[in-house]
Amino acid sequence: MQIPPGQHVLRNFIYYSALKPPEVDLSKYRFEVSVNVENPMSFTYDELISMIDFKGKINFHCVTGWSVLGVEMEGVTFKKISDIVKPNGKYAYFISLDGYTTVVPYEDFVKGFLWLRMNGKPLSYEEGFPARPFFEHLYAWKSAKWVTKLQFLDEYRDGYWEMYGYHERGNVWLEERFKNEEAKRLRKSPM
Ligand SMILES: Nc1nc2c(c(=O)[nH]1)N[C@H]1C(S)=C(S)[C@@H](COP(=O)(O)O)O[C@H]1N2
Ligand SMILES: [Mo]
Repeated sequence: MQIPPGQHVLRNFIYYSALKPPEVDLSKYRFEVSVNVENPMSFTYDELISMIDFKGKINFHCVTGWSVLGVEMEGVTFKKISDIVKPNGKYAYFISLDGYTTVVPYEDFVKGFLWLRMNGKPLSYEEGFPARPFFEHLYAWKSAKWVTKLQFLDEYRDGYWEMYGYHERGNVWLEERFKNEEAKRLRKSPM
């Protein structure tokens, strides 16, 4: 199996939460997709579970250099969600219950999925229950835990780590860790 440049393999995840972990009330939880779309939608957790159309062994890469390989993930493809909401715009922007945000270019967004289940079980709270986006070819900071909103942007906007110099896209094979050398020098870590 090929490992992206600059990564080493770990057996287990290292949990990260840059902000205070949020309270999650599943009865109130919605995954809302209503900005810059033709058909605004607000999905409950049960609706998302009933829409699962992806299951596979996926590799997870944190930009700080560790990777976890072969995680069994299940979720709803963003292709399927896009077919329902019919988005406009050049970027997908994710907002989490804790206020964490991140941004993904549209071409990369459609390759990903909304991750709901891991190794046959719902995501645990620490892993971002109820849901988080996932993109195997992008660093894991693009996987916003406890995600609750997906918006589409006409103009690029920084999310949480992008504000501290991390890359607009974050492709793991191209080692898009930082926006530029200046950003790398000034980086805020750890993440
Ligand atoms: N809400 C939220 N999502 C987040 C983060 C965070 O701090 N807050 N950290 C990101 C980073 S840098 C990584 S590597 C992964 C870590 O996922 P894990 O805690 O399941 O290992 O979550 C990403 N999503
Ligand atoms: Mo990370």
